Amino acid sequence: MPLRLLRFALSRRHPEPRMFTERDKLGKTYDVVIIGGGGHGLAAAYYLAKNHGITNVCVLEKNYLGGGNTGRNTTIVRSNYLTPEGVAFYDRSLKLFEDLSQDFDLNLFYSTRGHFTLAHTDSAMRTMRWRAEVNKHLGIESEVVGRDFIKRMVPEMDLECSGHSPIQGALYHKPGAVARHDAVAWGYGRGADMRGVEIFQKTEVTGIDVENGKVKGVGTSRGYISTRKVLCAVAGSTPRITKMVGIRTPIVIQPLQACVTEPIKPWLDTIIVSGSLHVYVSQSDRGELVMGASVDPYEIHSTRSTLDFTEGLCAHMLDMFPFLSNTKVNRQWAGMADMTPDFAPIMGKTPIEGFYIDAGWGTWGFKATPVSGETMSHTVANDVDHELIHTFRLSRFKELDLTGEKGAASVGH
Ligand code: FAD
Ligand code: PYC
Repeated sequence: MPLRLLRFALSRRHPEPRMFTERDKLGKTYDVVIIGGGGHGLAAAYYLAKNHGITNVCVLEKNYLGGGNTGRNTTIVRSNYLTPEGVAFYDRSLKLFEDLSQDFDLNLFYSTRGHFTLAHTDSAMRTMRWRAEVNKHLGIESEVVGRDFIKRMVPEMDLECSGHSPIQGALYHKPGAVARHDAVAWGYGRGADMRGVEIFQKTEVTGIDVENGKVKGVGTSRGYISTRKVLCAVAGSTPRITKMVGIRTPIVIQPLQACVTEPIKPWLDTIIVSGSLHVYVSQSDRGELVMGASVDPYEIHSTRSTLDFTEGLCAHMLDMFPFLSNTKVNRQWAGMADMTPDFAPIMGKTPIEGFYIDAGWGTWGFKATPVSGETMSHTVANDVDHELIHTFRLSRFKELDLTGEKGAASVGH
């Protein structure tokens, strides 16, 4: 063990600064209460303080910071979406991501890798062309590439996929990246804390007080808080919180599973997604293959893992990469994905005055952490939806004006 680490472990002074202040006493009143200490809740707190000077804010987290989907995701960041509104929104997030390590003075291990969405069918090729055109029109680096290009970039791949589902081409998105997910939550948490935001872990919201259609306060496992503004950023727990204020959304909760292999020699420096084979993979800096698939095909509010998932995923991985047949899966886990019918989030004001929603992040919300924080803080501070999130308003479902991002979801669902 290095001497420095040993000295640190034995020291009573803990000379390294803590990420954020542990507080034991909840205040009686706050200007804004944020429910959920995942990346989104913490990013909103950070930008409320940094961009709007609103610091009388608390973030309430029922478990520990980043322990929800933020710490369970496979960290893919990209902006190759299908709708012009989606592309503009996620592109803003990528721009924020690029400067975030410097902004936080914390290394997020943001690593641009390039991102392939493989097409195995004519209809998938059509969707890739459509996405490439929308992307290019908005200045995003995406292009349809053929088999030769894929073979050159990933020579280890069997383009015939063991004869099951030959690859015809792909959408190649050069800015596709990965980042250290917990560090994103910690960076936002530390930045918010440094600016005066109070963060409480092990503090559960148990009720929301609404009078005459307006938010009055929040009940928690540590007592009551008076407030006129509440931001709900709880991903897989959204239906429980919206029920507290009597709002209905079309969100359903489906588990999304992932797994990693033992570390192996580096061979994959890009991100590969196959919609048809329902599998995606990247290689971490430690050498593990980080892999995932579609959501489980049923609604259940649970983070249990299944053997079904691992078997299905490994079979499809071997279709593409037969040489991995002796590689061991080390760990698997699941998160609760808050899925919407159009694969787009639900953001902004709601029919309850002072109750704001940041949800419907399903399988796609990690990459949106910075932009959701930026736009939701604007929305809460000014009580007006930020222009970038108009397309994601809750009322779109009643208006039958859906956003239509299914074709840009990571894997087929
Ligand atoms: P969370 O991180 O889940 O935070 C919500 C927090 O609210 C939780 O910590 C929870 O404990 C807390 N909470 C809930 N109820 C209460 C309460 N009553 N009181 C107080 N606190 C409460 N997205 C991508 O862009 N790229 C990917 O590669 C990707 N891969 C994924 C892989 C997997 C396996 C999973 C599960 C998701 C993936 N996602 C991905 C989606 C992404 O992880 C989520 O959309 C995103 O992390 C949501 O962040 P959040 O802050 O909204 O939610
Ligand atoms: O949104 O890119 C994505 C993604 C990949 C895996 C899960 N979500």
